[in-house]
Amino acid sequence: MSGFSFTLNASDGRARTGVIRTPRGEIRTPAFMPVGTAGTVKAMLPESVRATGADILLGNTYHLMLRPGAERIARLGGLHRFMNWSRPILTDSGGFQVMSLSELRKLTEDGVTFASHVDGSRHFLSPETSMEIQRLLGSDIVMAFDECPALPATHARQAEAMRLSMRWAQRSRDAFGDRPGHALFGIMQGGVERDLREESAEALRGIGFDGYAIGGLAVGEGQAAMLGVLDYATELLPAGQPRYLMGVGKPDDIVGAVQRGIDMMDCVLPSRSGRTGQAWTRRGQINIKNARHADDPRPLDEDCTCPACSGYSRAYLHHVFRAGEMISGMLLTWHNLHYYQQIMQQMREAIAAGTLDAWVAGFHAMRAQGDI
Ligand code: PRF
Ligand code: ZN
Repeated sequence: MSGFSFTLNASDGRARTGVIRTPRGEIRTPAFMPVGTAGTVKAMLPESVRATGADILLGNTYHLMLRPGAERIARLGGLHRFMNWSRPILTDSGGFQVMSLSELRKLTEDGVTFASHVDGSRHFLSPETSMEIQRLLGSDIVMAFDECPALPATHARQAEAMRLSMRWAQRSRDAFGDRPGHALFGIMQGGVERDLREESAEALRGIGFDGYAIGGLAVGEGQAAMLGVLDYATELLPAGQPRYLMGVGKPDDIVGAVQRGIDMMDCVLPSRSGRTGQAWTRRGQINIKNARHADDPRPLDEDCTCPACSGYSRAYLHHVFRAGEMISGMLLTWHNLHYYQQIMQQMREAIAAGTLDAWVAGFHAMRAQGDI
């Protein structure tokens, strides 16, 4: 499709590195997409998010349709202008958030009716309405409308949800139409069932998308089961197009996914855990609330170049968290996003150099030492 392309530059084992080109800028892959659910990556200015190394943000159909409304955002010039982020935005299609956030959901072949978690008002989402909302938002990468069942679920239940998602994928494709410069990604479902993953991949390839997401993982199955699915699932998708693992994850999940051929990921973890006093570093997780930091003059990580680590001690970060000061969430979110983007950059370089296995061994060795 014109204006949107994916170029693979190198691979190392099953891992790949490349560039997605869009009219709003390039996305270096493997890419981590910070989550800007409601038109903001919480506690961060857009230019600060960019400074951490992000090439693309994720936005949510579900939240933005409810508040402030997709038509309003369109009237105000689209989501990029509204939130002051001019680079690419990928929007999720809404069904997954309906299932996790709203009440009084009613699912039919046509779509899903639900009550807003904000004010209880009634709404309807379908492949057609989701494509229209994502068009109004001005999303660069639009996600097909799907259903993601909670795990554990029976094979029959997972089959039913996957087949509905594939019919919705076709309707999403038809409703999206031809929009030069904008991409539509299909979403594979099928839980942890290999036969269903194969059937889903075949259906999506038959429809044809600009990229392919793997949905239905990181929903309670555990890391071993998730990586077990990725052991075969990425190979079921076309090699020449981006593969996006939705809603993942912790740093070691991300590394495992990249090793298995994933090109894009998103997760609220670095931003959300920043606001609850959790920092992610090379040596694992740090809980800044812990009393052991109260007198510690060292930064979170001596080798980190982020503003939190360049200018502030653990003792200060501990104090502002305890005092409920807003700078606490700002600094920890910045550090976490910086750390995530640093992992991605290092993996891109290691894949290009053919040294990913050694990099991964170092990554695990450093974490095994723990925070010292
Ligand atoms: N589908 C959609 N969005 C998602 C998921 C999914 O399966 C997941 C699962 N981890 C996160 N976000 N549309
Ligand atoms: Zn830092």
